[in-house]
This record gives sequence, structure tokens and C-alpha cells, in this order.
Amino acid sequence: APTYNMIKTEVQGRVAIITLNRPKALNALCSELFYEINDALSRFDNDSGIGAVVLTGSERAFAAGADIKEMKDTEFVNNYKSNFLGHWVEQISKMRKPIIAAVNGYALGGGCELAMMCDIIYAGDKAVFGQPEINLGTIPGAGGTQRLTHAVGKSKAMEMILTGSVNLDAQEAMSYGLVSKVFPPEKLLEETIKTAAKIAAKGAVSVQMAKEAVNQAYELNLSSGLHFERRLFQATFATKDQKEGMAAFAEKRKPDFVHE
Ligand code: CO8
Repeated sequence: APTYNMIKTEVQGRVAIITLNRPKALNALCSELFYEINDALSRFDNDSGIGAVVLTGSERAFAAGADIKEMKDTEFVNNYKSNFLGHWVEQISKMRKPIIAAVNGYALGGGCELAMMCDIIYAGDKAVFGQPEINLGTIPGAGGTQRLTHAVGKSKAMEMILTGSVNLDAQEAMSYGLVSKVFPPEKLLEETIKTAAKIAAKGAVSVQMAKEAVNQAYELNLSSGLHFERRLFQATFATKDQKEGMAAFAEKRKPDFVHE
């Protein structure tokens, strides 16, 4: 495994855990940190021994946003030419395997956006979600205006993004559906890993197809989405795991999936 400066990685069974580890800057997302996240994500996505990924930070901060000090003097032309942010976030949105964010503490700006790029968000009860970019003279740049609006609706998303000072605590985030479960901070990672392990034990092909199909709900109209879903549903019958899953049910035993 490669050595990283700003993240830690760990594998527990079929679950990979990526921990952002830049504590002095509250995990501010600089280019090196994103390079390492992307590198770890693509390794785990291509590793057939891994079925799900957990992304987490520290108790104080999941991530306090893009690194303001690193980007403050950059200019439009260079940002444009280097596709600033675009290449940071490509890998995570291309992940075929499920990725679960375990958010303790601050998830602000790019940190909130990073959590929203994940498939499921679990939060510690001290978590704070916000999009403060407007206070810096800029706007969310990695999906905040789109994914937050889908998650919490227009009025709350506008209020958060336009004021830059209305944040959601963990319970509010759950009441809007941004977060699916809230835990005490010290239990969060353990509970997130449990859910990841549960997913990673299912047939990997149907898990990835299910993720693809759910994501199309944000891209397609209903009839196209239903068509997409039905074709993938039919395709699962080409897998060993569908035969195993249904045989196990009929024989009243637990399935033993081989991820093929
Ligand atoms: N960038 C750079 N450094 C940061 C950042 C950041 N976003 N956030 C915190 N730090 C640094 C501080 O500068 C400080 O460093 P130092 O000790 O050298 O002064 C250290 O982390 C600790 O921070 P504080 O002393 O400020 O800690 P507090 O507990 O007083 O405050 C806060 C915590 C409220 C989180 C505060 O640090 C804060 O407001 N941070 C900035 C939050 C913010 O505005 N985030 C949005 C950034 S813009 C953005 O994300 C654009 C989106 C682009 C997409 C990104 C791709 C996924």
C-alpha cells in the first residue's frame, strides 16, 4: 500500500476506511489531500476484495472546506485551464462501489460537498453542515448548489447558500434527509463500518447496479429511469449471486455470495 501524508487508510474485511488526517487545518481540502483521496478511492474501487468504502475525518472536523489559503491568489484563467476542482471531484463521482461518509464536527463548504458526493451520510450528533462560501466572495464549487438543493429543498438551500451562516446540525440534517442516521460521536465510525460491512457482504454486482440505478433518479425522467432499472434488474439474473440468493431463500438458509 502507498504511504500517504494527509490521509490514513485501513481495511477491515471487505470494507476500506479512508480517514482525512490534516488536523492542523481542520482537514481543509488542499490539492495534495485531494490527490491522496483520489488515489486511495481508485485503488479501492479496483480492488475486488473491497465491497464498500467509508470516508471520515476527525471528531472536530470532517472537512472545513477547500483550502482557502491555497486558492486565495489563484486567477480565473489558470483555474479554467487547470480545470480547478473538476479533476478533484471526478474520481469520487465515478466510484462504482458504495461510499459512506461518517461526519463528525464541521462539514463546511467543500467538506459538506464532499460528504454529499458520498452515497450515504451518517453523522455524529455534533456535526455541522454548511455552505459558507458567500462569506468569502465566492459560491459553492463542488456540487453544493445542486446536491444540497436536491437534499433539503430550495428554500433551505437558498437560505444556507445565500446567507453563508445558516448551518444544519445533525438532527436538522436528518430531518431534511441529508443524513440518514445520527449517532453519538464516539459510536459513529463503528456504526458506519457496520453498515458498510453489511453492504459489502451482499453480491457486489447487484450492489453496484443498485447504486447506478438510484443515481439515475437524479439524471433521468421517470419512464427512462424505470426502463434503466428494469434492464439492470433483468441483468442481475446473469449473476451467480442472484441464483445463490434465491436458492438460499427457497432452502431456508443464509446466502453465501461470491460477488460474481
Ligand atoms: N482553509 C484553510 N485553512 C483552514 C480552513 C480552510 N477552509 N478552515 C480552517 N482552517 C485552518 C485555520 O486557518 C486555522 O489554521 P491556523 O491555526 O494556522 O490559523 C486552523 O485551521 C484551525 O481553524 P480555526 O482556528 O479557525 O478553528 P475554529 O475552531 O476557531 O473555527 C471554523 C473553525 C468555524 C471551521 C473556521 O476554521 C472556519 O470558518 N473555517 C473556514 C470555513 C469555510 O469558509 N469553508 C469554505 C471554504 S471555501 C470552499 O470550500 C469552496 C468549495 C470548493 C469545493 C471543494 C472541493 C471538494
